[in-house]
Amino acid sequence: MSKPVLVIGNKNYSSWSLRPWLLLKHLGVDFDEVRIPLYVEGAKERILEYSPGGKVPVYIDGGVIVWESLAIMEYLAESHPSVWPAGQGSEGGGAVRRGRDARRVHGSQGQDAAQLQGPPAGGSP
Ligand SMILES: N[C@@H](CCC(=O)N[C@@H](CS)C(=O)NCC(=O)O)C(=O)O
Repeated sequence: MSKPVLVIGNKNYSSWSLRPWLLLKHLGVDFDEVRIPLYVEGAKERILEYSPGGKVPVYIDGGVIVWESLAIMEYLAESHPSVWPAGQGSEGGGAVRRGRDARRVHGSQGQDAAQLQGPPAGGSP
C-alpha cells in the first residue's frame, strides 16, 4: 500500500502547510512530502494537480483527498485520538469541525465519483 502524501508550499512562507506537517511528524506517520514552490510561474497549475481547492496543504490518503489545514488535522485525529486534548474528544471540540466539509472520496472506478462529505451531525458554525 502506498504512503499518504502531504502536498505543501514553501516551508518558510506557508505556515498553513506546516500545521499538518508538524502533526504528521509528531504522530510518526510515514508519509511522502511533495513541496511546491509558491509564488513562481506555474505554481497554481501544479497545486491544482493535487488540490481541488487550489491551495496547499492538501493530504492524499489512498482515495481520500483532504484540503484545508484544520480539516487535515481533524482527519488525522480520526485515526489518532491523542490529537485532541484529554477530555476534549473529537465530539467535544466544536470549534474545529471542518474535516468533513473539505474532503473528497474518489470512487473505486478511478473516475471522479467524488462525494463531498456533509457537515457533522448536529452542525457547527
Ligand atoms: N485556509 C487554508 C489556507 C491555505 C492557503 O492559503 N495556502 C496558500 C499558501 S500559505 C496557498 O496555497 N497559496 C497558493 C495560491 O493561492 O495559489 C488552510 O488552512 O489550509
